[in-house]
Amino acid sequence: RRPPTQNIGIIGAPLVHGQPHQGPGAAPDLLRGLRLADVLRSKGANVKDYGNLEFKVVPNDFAVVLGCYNARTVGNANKQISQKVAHILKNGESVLVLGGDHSVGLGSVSGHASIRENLALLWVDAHADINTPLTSTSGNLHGMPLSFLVKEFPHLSPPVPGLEWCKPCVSSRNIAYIGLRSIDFREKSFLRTLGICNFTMEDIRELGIDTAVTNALDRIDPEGNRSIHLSFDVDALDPQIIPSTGTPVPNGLDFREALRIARIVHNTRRMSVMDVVELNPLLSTPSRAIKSAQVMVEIISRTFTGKRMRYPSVQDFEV
Ligand code: HAR
Ligand code: MN
Ligand code: MN
Ligand code: MN
Repeated sequence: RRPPTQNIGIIGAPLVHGQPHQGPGAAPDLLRGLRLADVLRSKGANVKDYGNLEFKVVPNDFAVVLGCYNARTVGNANKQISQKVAHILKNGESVLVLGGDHSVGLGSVSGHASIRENLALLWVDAHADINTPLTSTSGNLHGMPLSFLVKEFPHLSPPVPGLEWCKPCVSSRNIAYIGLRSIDFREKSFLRTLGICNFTMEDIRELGIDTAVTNALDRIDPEGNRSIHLSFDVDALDPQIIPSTGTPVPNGLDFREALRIARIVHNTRRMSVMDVVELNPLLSTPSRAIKSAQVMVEIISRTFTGKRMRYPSVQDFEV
């Protein structure tokens, strides 16, 4: 019996104000240029590309008292992202959000949560992204989205201008990390206090990727009935495979491990939203940027369809 045709809606969310570089804004169009939609179609999916959202930059947007940059710009943009994700889910499509930096997780997860209650969130990343404006040492909102999304967050932050609309919508019990290897001191204590499931690179080396991902999904979706949100930060992968990202950290996931994540998440048949964030085509060299993006096209298409590409072959991505 053939599974029903998969409907996928693609949104470009070229938001860059959650971190200091311009490059992540170019990622959606680079992925499109590599025929991402056609690759998904060739594997049997029904794809609609909703194009890029357009974001307004708020002038003098410097919430310095709060310790975060561009709060209103990032907040307003994420409200748009949230509404778009909700709209596409209501159309009966799964959603692929192409960032942009990881602050787009604010809107993407909020939009998902507004349509599906009790979602389970798998955060694949080298970083924990759970600082508050008060604990962040960088002031970059891409390092903070989870602090606004977690329901049980222990730390009261002052309201952030631009983010008033964003209500905590995911329980800490339903969040798991894969690939962590750069966690700030204060973030570590949040993870411990909240008991958030996390498989660091060290854990993955010890247990293997299959055990890590399977256990993570069991923890955050024990009945196997939740809508799954996969927030995939490309810096989870090793910088040798994805050099084109703003905050690379050595000893990351290899390509095979990333494809195992894709496989295991696909097999749940319950992933509704996938974010692909932090790809910065303006870092490293142009040819390495294209390779980085090609790696992500393969990971994305396998996550949604479970099918591997015929051409180019997997070996083309091996480093
Ligand atoms: N933890 C650091 C901070 O809060 C760096 C995190 C940002 N890097 C990312 N996020 N790419 O995944 O600034
Ligand atoms: Mn991230
Ligand atoms: Mn990261
Ligand atoms: Mn399949």
